[in-house]
Amino acid sequence: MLRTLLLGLLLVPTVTLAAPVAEELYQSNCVACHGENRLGAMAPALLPESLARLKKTEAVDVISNGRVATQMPGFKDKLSAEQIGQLAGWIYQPAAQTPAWGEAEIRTSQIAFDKTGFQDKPVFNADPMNIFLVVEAGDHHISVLDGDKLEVIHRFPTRFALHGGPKFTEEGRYVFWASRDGWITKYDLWNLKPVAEIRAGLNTRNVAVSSDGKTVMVANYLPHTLVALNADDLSLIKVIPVIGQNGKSSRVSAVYDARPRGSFIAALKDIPEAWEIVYDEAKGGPVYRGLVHDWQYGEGNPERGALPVRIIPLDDILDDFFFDPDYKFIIGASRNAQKGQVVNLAIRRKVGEVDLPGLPHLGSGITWEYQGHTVMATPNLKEALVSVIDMKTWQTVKEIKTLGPGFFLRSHENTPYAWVDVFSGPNRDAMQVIDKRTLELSATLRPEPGKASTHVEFDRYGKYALVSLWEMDGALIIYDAATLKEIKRLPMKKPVGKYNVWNKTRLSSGTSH
Ligand code: DHE
Repeated sequence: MLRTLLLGLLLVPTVTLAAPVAEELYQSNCVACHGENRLGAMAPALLPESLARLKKTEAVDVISNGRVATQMPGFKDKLSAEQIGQLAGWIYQPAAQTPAWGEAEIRTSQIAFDKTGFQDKPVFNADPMNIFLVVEAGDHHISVLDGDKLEVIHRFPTRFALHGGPKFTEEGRYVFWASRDGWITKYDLWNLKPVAEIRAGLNTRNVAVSSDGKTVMVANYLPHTLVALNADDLSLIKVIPVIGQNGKSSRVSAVYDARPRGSFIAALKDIPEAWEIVYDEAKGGPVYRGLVHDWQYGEGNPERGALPVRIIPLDDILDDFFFDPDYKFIIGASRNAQKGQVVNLAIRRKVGEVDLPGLPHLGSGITWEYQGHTVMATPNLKEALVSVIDMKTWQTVKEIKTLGPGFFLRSHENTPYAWVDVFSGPNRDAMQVIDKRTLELSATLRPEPGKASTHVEFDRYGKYALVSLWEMDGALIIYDAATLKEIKRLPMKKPVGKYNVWNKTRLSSGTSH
């Protein structure tokens, strides 16, 4: 086995010469599941963008031995180590032609599920506003949890590799989520069944839902587009090509709903602009033609005038941001800069800077009141600290040293504590608890020594803190949020994020929205 892997590894650099051979191998062994042109079908896409998180050595291992809890078989008895090495190398090469995923492909992919027998009330006996969705990355499932009884009431398979926060409609009935491969799903939480699906991109970052519940906006890395869908059935409204004022196109890092402004705000990864896509001009003010490209305005589209883009020019790329509680500012970070930018959305320009030394994970920050001021706090992916920043002066109030760089900080209005993981580093089994009143660390928990724990979410009342034990044979570990004592464990397959309907729809200051 080790020999096979090593041989595979040695062969990876030679693949450019072997590309036609690898392509033939792909056609005879992989195309049925991974699709023509590696775009994905019943199995995920195999494009460099889709494989960004998988090391080539891991790809060799997966092709040789298969992937646990999926239908991917091992090929080591069918293909030689040399062939596996060639295949593994080839899939990391860009496609000969830039793959197209435009209006026609999106429309063709739309799926409507049968809604016969759907009821207009929950089919389960639990508070529908205190439901959690738990994404289990280990075997690509979602568990639906009763937030009062802390019991799983339903579990179902999802598309491969969901990522980012699912977005709920106001009354908590419908929820939308995205897979990294661009599949968008609309799910009816009251009936515990899917309503519609569509593939909006080939490599997708996240989705946002408008506060009026009518529009879903999808942020894509591949192709460089924003895609607007009807929230009703996920049918396509329009594809917005993301091309900046300098004529350069850009990946979209993320898109979020800015509810008081009646718009979506998108962070762009390759050009120094943020975009505001307006769905309600009565709230955010009119968008004047002439300031925007025709396609950004909506010219030539049956929905002409719908979803025009207002450009926010920036000095530096902003590939992640955070709203202030009133949605007047965005506080953003760039992967290459030590300082974050504060942008006033009304006047559409930078008005200040903040210290964000180690880049936060998107949507990781929260706010609370500290000594009469609103502060925002976020962990940093590259530094072992939580930055606490005053939202009026934009000064750093404190950098709280932690045991390692972290992904998520979470709290709730009804608890004095904020919980942070230290997921990237040797102490990844620890969860640290910060006292929001003193900005001091008040506890370090090790839910399962030696095993990674991450992502906390609270129930609607802030009574319980739910932690993910991020292992294939992992668990959801539930703590009493006041005593910090473990209450129970629910076995799960590599649980990642969990999302409480109430906290997400009521914009709890302790979580992302
Ligand atoms: Fe995430 C949210 C981007 C790696 C788990 N992550 C998000 C969001 C973005 C993002 C844009 C916000 C979506 C939203 O709320 O709509 N994530 C990125 C990255 O750029 C990064 C660093 C690299 C990448 O691979 O894309 C990254 N993220 C990860 C992981 O490695 C995690 C831990 C495991 C995984 O499944 O990929 C991870 N990200 C999450 C989770 C959320 C998330 C659980 C939702 C948090 C929430 O509470 O809303």
